[in-house]
Amino acid sequence: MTDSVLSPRTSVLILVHGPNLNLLGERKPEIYGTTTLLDIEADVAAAANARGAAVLCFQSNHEGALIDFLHEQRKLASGIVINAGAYTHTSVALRDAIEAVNLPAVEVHISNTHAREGFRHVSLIAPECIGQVTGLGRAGYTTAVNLLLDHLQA
Ligand code: CA2
Repeated sequence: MTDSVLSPRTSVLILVHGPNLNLLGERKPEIYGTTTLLDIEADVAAAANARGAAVLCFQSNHEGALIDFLHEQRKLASGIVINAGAYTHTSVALRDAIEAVNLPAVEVHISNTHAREGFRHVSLIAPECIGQVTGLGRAGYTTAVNLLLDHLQA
């Protein structure tokens, strides 16, 4: 077997990013820091690989594309780390997709959404997630991976 072939027992996590997060590191460093999306994807892959899991990354600015990705990966993936961006606060459809794929999900936000505008205090996806990591910046993603793998390996 080559290294690129997953063993049947390898957990595959999906890392999903919503709108505007492709621009991380380019603007608003006072809120989102200077980390790029590529940096975050590398952190998540390293944290998952260290525990024997693999990661598939996806970002889209389109609600339907995020939902399609969750549907397409539902049989391959064991769990979801998701920063849905502004769709967190608005998308019943994304919430329903997380429920529909029936995979454990951890919600991540780089900024502390509870310390910002009132409309960011509500997460429509939170009830479909096993937990939420918010306000820890880049470090929140590795925390989320470890929470998810602890849950999967329990
Ligand atoms: O703090 C987070 O991770 C958020 O999910 C980021 C979303 C925001 O709508 C959520 O309330 C909290 C916004 C992402 C916008 O990303 C930008 C990246 C570069 C420059 C400007 C915005």
